[in-house]
Amino acid sequence: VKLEEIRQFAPKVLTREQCEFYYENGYLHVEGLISPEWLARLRTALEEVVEKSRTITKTDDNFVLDPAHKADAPRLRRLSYAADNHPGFWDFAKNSPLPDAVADLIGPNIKFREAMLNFKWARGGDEVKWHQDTSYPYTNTWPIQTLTCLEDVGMEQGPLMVLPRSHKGEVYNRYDKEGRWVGAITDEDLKRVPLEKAVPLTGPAGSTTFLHIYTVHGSRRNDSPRGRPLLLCGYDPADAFPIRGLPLVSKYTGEIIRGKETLYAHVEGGKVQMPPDWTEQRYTSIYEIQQKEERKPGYYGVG
Ligand SMILES: O=C(O)CCC(=O)C(=O)O
Repeated sequence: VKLEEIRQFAPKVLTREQCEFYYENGYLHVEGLISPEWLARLRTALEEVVEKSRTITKTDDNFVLDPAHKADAPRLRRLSYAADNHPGFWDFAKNSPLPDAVADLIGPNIKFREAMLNFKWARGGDEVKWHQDTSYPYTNTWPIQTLTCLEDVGMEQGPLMVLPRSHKGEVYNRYDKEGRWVGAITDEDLKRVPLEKAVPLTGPAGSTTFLHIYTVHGSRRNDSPRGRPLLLCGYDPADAFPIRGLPLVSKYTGEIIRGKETLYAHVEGGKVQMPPDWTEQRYTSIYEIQQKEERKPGYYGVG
């Protein structure tokens, strides 16, 4: 099996124990992987994109605005294409120790999927309801999400919460009774999810979470006076191919970041609910869908 193949490579930046923790629990939270220099560069890039958002008045493919966003007081939910918007984010996604750690976890050949910023702004930054990242199923279950805190995150900021070992369990329903993709695990299915076992991942700026795409996760609203900007960089093993299109396709999506390309898909058995076909539906963001601001038959959203 794939895990046995991955274990043959000696990890370069993580320890063997950290890798095993990830395989067992479906997540890994690491402090100190990102240097203060990288963090400073990411924060500069963050300031620059927030500055740019002042000229934006309506949510577009790139800037997902909080309804209260104004030129003189920006409030953002998400920047959907962080790497395309600022070379600092792309440089980080490609050249920092982050993809080295990803290669330690999912094998030496990896390609870039996406990079986005979830802002969770101060005083009202949105909740992200419980979900798995099955809005983009693949031929196998090795694609990974990474989430790096650009500021210190305590309980009041609405940290990412994960349910350990849930990547080994069920893939939950994300459609409502009318057949609309709701971007979150349905209330009915949620009754079967042992959420009392969920773990909040607080930590200092620069800490990173590695998340298996089937791990149940979410985060609460941020009512505190401090924002919780989080940089998400997603990667796929070179041998994982999306079977239903991807919600967010950047100009860098599919670019090999470490190792080499392959023409052969690694295919695993199993059952996964199909999201709507993203090549036919416009994607906005998880926030619009989960908050019911925008929900149409077959319409989607989470990532
Ligand atoms: O921002 C968060 O806390 C959760 C992020 C997430 O799960 C997503 O954007 O899909």
